[in-house]
Amino acid sequence: RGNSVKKVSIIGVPMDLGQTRRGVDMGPSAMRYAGIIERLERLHYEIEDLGDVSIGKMEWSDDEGLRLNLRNLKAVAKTNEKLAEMVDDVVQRGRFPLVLGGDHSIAIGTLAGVAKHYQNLGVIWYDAHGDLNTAETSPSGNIHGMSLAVCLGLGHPYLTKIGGYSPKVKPENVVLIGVRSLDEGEKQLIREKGIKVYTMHEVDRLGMAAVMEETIAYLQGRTDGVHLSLDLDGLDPHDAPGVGTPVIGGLTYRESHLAMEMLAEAQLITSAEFVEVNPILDERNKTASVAVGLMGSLFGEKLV
Ligand code: NNH
Ligand code: MN
Ligand code: MN
Ligand code: MN
Repeated sequence: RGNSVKKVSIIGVPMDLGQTRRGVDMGPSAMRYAGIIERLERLHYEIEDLGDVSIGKMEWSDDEGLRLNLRNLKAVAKTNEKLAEMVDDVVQRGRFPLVLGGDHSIAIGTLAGVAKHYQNLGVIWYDAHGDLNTAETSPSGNIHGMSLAVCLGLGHPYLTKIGGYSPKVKPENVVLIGVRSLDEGEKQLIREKGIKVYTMHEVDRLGMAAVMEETIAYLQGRTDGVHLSLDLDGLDPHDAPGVGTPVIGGLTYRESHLAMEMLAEAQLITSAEFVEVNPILDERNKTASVAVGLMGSLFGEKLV
């Protein structure tokens, strides 16, 4: 299973409506420019680039969304519906969906498209944040901070019902890695649902190798597929400066490569997305290049 699928379909989602810093809509171009297609072709994958999902228009008078503390609700929902259909079709055709963001609200659509093909989909959420807010707990109203909660079935039905079913994943099939910034409501939800979390504290104490060994063993035993949702702000801002909400004290470039290499070796991952690359805030496309390097490792690139 997993990365043994040698056919990869790339989907760009130039979406920035799930948060308030413009520029993350250029993430897919930046990662294509950093050479993702050539990189995977060199590893003998058959690549199909499906281009970009068209984005729902930002509704300046999105009064309902703002009243509900769900900024750009309709546009985000519409975009994710389209993304879900595309991803569903890719999985249906026996190919590996590789989704390029865009802000992290796009995980809603990716998972809606993927999860219907599995009884017990696992999710690795590699992120400084939990993205476990709901409109009730969110301090910002930004949907990118709610996407994991939505996939657990919590949130506005416009979002949770995308793809026509809910929930997409069970809380016991989720592992968070790299967490160092949680809002109060998110902490409560993690405790309530018993979600497995490796914060920076655990990464520092155990080391990344042990964290990944544990994560892989845990998910291998209970899931029939695993989606990797990698938010570049999971990395330290020193290594990945081009993100909208950088948080000091993050995962290093080296730890992140080790994590991807271990996932490749375990052949665990059946779909992936790389999100929150913001070229406007970046230094010479560094973050997109780091993202593409991590994809290389995830797909089995070796040093020797
Ligand atoms: N927790 C904050 C919020 O919900 C920040 C979320 N920002 C992210 N998440 N980049 O990955 O608004
Ligand atoms: Mn299907
Ligand atoms: Mn995120
Ligand atoms: Mn984040």
